[in-house]
Order: sequence, then structure tokens, then C-alpha cells
Amino acid sequence: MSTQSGTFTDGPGPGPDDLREQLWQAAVDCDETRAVDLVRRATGPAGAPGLRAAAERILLRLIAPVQERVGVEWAANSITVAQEHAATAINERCVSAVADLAASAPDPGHAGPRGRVTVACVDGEWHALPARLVTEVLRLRGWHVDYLGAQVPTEHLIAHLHQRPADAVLLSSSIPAHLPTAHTAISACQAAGVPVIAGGAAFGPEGRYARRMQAAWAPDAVGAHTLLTRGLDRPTADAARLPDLDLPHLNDQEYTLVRQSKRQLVKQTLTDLEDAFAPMRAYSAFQRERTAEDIDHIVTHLATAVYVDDAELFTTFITWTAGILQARRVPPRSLLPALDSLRQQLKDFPRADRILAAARGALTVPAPGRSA
Ligand code: B12
Repeated sequence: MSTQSGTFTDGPGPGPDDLREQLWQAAVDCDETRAVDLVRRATGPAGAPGLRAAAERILLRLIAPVQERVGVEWAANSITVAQEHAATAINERCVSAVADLAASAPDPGHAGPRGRVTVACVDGEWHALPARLVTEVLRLRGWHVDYLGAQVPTEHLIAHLHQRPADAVLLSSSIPAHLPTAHTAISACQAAGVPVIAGGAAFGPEGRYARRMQAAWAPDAVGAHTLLTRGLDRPTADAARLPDLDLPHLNDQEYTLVRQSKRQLVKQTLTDLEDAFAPMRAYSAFQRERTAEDIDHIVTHLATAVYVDDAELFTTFITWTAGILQARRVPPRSLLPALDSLRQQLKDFPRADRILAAARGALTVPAPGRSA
């Protein structure tokens, strides 16, 4: 079925675009009752044939896109942080309502579970809704899922696997800054003999960082189901390894040194920024705190790009930050002195310098009449 036309349930009623708009309105109006009623009606009555398939479509083609829109509208500064939180809470409730409605429907293909998997977010990762969506779709497709939720410390994930063996761990991360932690979790699960499927925006286009970390990758729950059904190789005990076995560039110690000097890098960058960007001298204490946070995120993402040795990761983050600043009427050119300061401080680190230069190049606005 196309996501652009027809209905989610093959029956009469509003089409997908209308339903997405209605759910969006209910979410930003903070109207939980209306939102839950809408997704339940769109899924269909309890006991209806095809309820599991309908529920999957509602999760992936109605609720997920509305949740993505929450991010787009927040980034554009068209909804408040409070509205973003409320809308997310409503969408979480909608996911549960749809899952509960479909849970009673028999799985025509299977008498018992297909197998057991554990779904968890990487330590530090608050974005639990994507992992919850993956969980509910796999349950609808007959898998027994232990759902561990947001920010699961790696040692507790491993302890859980020892208590409740799994056919695979499905590891979710949305923020690239968590990639070094994800790498540790991947190798720890594999060392415990459990294969890993990674997923979520953090793992990059087509899961490129997951593959560098020797994990399988799937774009969504349906892709994960396909991999699980096909069967994953069980890692052997020699899967235990240090990160530089997968990422040999880490031997140059640049990542460790950037990470360790983060506090000093942030402090010096703020000082240099104040010299170079005059409006900052009039900033309130609140604005200074936000700026310090932004610089902290910049240094964290720089360190992450050095970790995976990918300039694109940092350039994507910087252009994203420029868009966020612009939507809040802070000129993106304020990022240039910050990047220049970091380049000056890290001039003896060739990989960091290359990554910073690429991001700076992407931000530089060509003079009128000249090509970039
Ligand atoms: C809701 C939300 C939050 C909520 C999360 C609450 C919750 N319970 O989940 C809160 C408020 C906590 C939050 C916090 C932050 N957030 Co936020 N957040 C979002 C938002 C709007 C929605 C996330 C979501 O649910 N997406 C919907 C799902 C359906 O999409 P998805 O992630 O792509 O997942 C699908 C696939 O990727 C895949 N998948 C996902 N995981 C897995 C795992 C496996 C194994 C598999 C197979 C597949 C798979 O399947 C999913 C379903 O199809 C996104 C915007 C967005 N576009 O996603 C921002 C976003 C992810 N957040 C962002 C940011 C910056 C932050 C903060 C840093 C903000 C801050 N300054 O504090 C913090 C970081 C917190 C942390 N340490 O993790 C940025 C990240 C930008 C970047 N490049 O780093 C985004 C993109 C917002 C934006 N538009 O710019 N956030």
C-alpha cells in the first residue's frame, strides 16, 4: 500500500494524509483522548481480520511520521519545547493503545513465538520512542521482545542477556554522539555470544557506522524482522575486542585527546567567540549558558567524527546547528569563529583539523556573484 493514497485499513474513511494531519493537530493541541481515539478507530475494531497488519501500518505510517514532524517543527521553532514533549507523550500513548488493541488478535502464521530478542537504547540515549516502535512491530510479527527502554548501561544490558538469553540484541540510538558508547555495547553483546542489529539515525546513512563496528543494521523493524528470520551468525568468544580493531585510526590517540581536553576546548572557544562575535558581549547569563551548551555539543560531535573518522558526520551536525540557530534568529556566521578557534587549538591534530576545515567550508557563504 502506498503511504500517499488509499487508507491505512483498506476500508472507507479518511486517507493517510488526512489522518496524519488529524493526529498532528490532536498532538499539538495536547488532546490525548482525541489522539488515542483516532488511532484506535484507524486500526479497526478488536477481532477484525488483518488487525496485526493494520496496527503495523498505523505504527509505521501514521504515528512515526507524525513524530518525525514533531522534530521538524521543533527545529523550525514553530512549536515550543513543551509542545514537543506533550506531543511525544501523546504519541507514546498512541503506540501503546494500538499495540494493546492488536495484541489479542491471533497471529495466523505462528502458534508460539518465533524467537526472543532484546531491544534497548544505548546508554545516554533518551530517544526511546523509536525503540518502542521497533518493539511493538516485532511483537506483532510474532517475536517475544524484552524491551529495556531508554539509556541502558552496557553492563546491565549484558547482565540481562546472561539472565534471559536472546537470539539477538536490537540496539537503538538517535544521536551520533553516542556512537563510541554504542561501539562498546556492540562488542560487549557479541563477546557474550549474542548478535547485534543496530538501528536509528545515529548509525548514519545506510547504517554505515554500524557496519564499521561489525554490527548488522536495519532501517526499521520490518528490516530487522527480515534479518532475524534469515538468521544471524552467533559470535564466538573471540568477538571480544578493543575499539581500534574495528577502527584502526584510533591508534593515533586523537579521539582520546580531544575527549580528554573537552572542558578546556569549550572554555577557550567561548573566550575566542566573545572576542570575535561582538553581539555575544551583550548576552544575558541564560544566553551564555545556552551558548556554552552549544559549544559543548560541537566539541562532542567533533570528537565523535574523529572516532568514526568521518568528516560528513561533523559537517551534517554543524549545518543542522546552523539551521537551528537561524530559526532562532542567531546568525549562523557566529559558528565560524568557534570553528576557527577549535582549528587553532587543535592544529597539531591532522584528522580533527581536516574535519573542522570541511565543516567550515560547508558553512562559508560565497560572496555575491561568486560561485562557492
Ligand atoms: C521526541 C524527541 C526527543 C525526546 C525523546 C523522548 C522519547 N521518549 O523518545 C526528548 C525530549 C527526550 C529529546 C531529547 C533530545 N533530543 Co530529541 N528528538 C525527538 C524527536 C522529535 C522524535 C524522535 C522520534 O521518536 N522519532 C520518530 C522515529 C519514528 O524516527 P526514527 O528515530 O528515525 O526511528 C525509526 C528508524 O530510525 C528505526 N529505528 C530506530 N531505532 C532502531 C533500532 C533498531 C534495532 C532498528 C532495526 C531500527 C531502528 O525505526 C524507527 C521506526 O521506523 C526527534 C526528531 C526526529 N526526526 O526523529 C528529535 C531529535 C532526534 N532530537 C534531537 C536533539 C538535538 C535532542 C537533544 C540533544 C536536545 C537537547 N538539546 O537536549 C536531546 C538529547 C537527549 C539524549 N541524550 O538522548 C535532534 C538530533 C539532531 C542530531 N543530529 O543530533 C533531533 C533529530 C531533532 C531535530 N529535528 O533536530 N528528544
